[in-house]
Amino acid sequence: MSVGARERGTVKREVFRLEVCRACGSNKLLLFLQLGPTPAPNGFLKAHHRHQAEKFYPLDVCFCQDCGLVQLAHVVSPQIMFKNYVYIPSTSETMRNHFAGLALDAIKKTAAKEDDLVIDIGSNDGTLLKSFKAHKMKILGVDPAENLVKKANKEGVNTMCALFTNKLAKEIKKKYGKARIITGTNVVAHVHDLNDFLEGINALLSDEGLFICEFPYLIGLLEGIEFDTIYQEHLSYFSISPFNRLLKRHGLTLIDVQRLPVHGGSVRVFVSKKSLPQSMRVKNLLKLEEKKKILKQETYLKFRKKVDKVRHELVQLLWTLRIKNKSIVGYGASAKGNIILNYCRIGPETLDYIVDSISYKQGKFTPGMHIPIFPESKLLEDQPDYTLLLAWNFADEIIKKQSEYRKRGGKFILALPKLTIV
Ligand code: DWN
Repeated sequence: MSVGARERGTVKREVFRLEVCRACGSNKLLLFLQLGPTPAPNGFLKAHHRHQAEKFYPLDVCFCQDCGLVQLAHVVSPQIMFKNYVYIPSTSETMRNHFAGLALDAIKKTAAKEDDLVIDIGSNDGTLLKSFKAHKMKILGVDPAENLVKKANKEGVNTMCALFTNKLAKEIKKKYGKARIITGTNVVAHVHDLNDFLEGINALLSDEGLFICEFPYLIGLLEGIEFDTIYQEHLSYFSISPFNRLLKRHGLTLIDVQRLPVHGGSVRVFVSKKSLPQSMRVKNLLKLEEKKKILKQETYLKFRKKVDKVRHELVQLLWTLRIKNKSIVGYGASAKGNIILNYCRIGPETLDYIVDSISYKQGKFTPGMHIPIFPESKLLEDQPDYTLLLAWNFADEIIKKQSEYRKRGGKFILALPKLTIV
């Protein structure tokens, strides 16, 4: 797999290519999808940065023909990806409710008592830990994003600014003791050295405790053709089978799993140090994965064809509307939205602008295609004919919020899983 001149020249020191599967160590990696050189999807630009050279990184996806783990073929340094992080889940009501439910579920499942230690890895701005704190748990966050750690500590969520590693786990254990609950939402999929990470979990988790992690579920990605959730932050695209096998290598047991609607279809996985029996839900998902042939290369070659069909149909629709002089904007300057825009080469010639609720993003431009971002209020001010919903994972919340726009005749376009106009 050759790395293009652009990647080789500008970012070699910040990106390296995977030689073996990051879970099982096999060298039987099959490359099945190339989304092309892409800028970091959270790399929003200020106006005066638009004319400076942007860094592009390869976005090649492969799957391990031994354990089935779908993973990126290149790793971009976490310093670049996570030092200053703009993804703040607490900006969405959907996610705030989701984290409150997770805290309750975790306390129930572990029969945790007041003052038991809860550690959240990838704790972001501390939203989840605040829910645990409300239940009188002792809390500790770990996150590499300096901007978010500052905010969390200011809001009373004790947070360490670091990447979670086995070494750090030992330091935490020495200072705080073992944890009754360790959580990790949308973080395990971001970790390159999974074996070191799980050694750390093993060292830090109490014998009675649970490690509860959430990540987008590969079956949801394949069924929903969610190729826009494939980007440099997400190094692995998990299904239960390879994760189950990986946990066993570390003396950990995947005892239960829940499918969740968030982020286009995720799973919540419950992991214990004890070799307890696996629930029927685990067994059912393992059977489903076998039925969906997630270990067969034909599955991924078919997926690539579906991705190309989505791109062709979306670009054709947008061009047809533009030729008819229809006005079109985007909604949700999300990481996934930037993947679609860059892969389909959709720029300001097609979308006049994108509206977004996050103040940090407003007034900036999207990475790669340089589309301007405005507050959501601009949608009703301008009443464009069509709005391409780039944050489709919040479609219900957004379409409900913008009922007035639709009442006035505005239409939303959803690209995935099927091109739809609502
Ligand atoms: O793993 C990750 C996934 C889970 O989320 C992170 N690495 C990055 C992140 O991806 P994302 O940027 O696609 O996140 P969101 O939360 O799916 O992006 C939604 C965007 O839509 C945000 O920029 C906020 C915006 N939004 C809005 O403008 N109005 C969201 C809602 C709910 C709204 O009402």
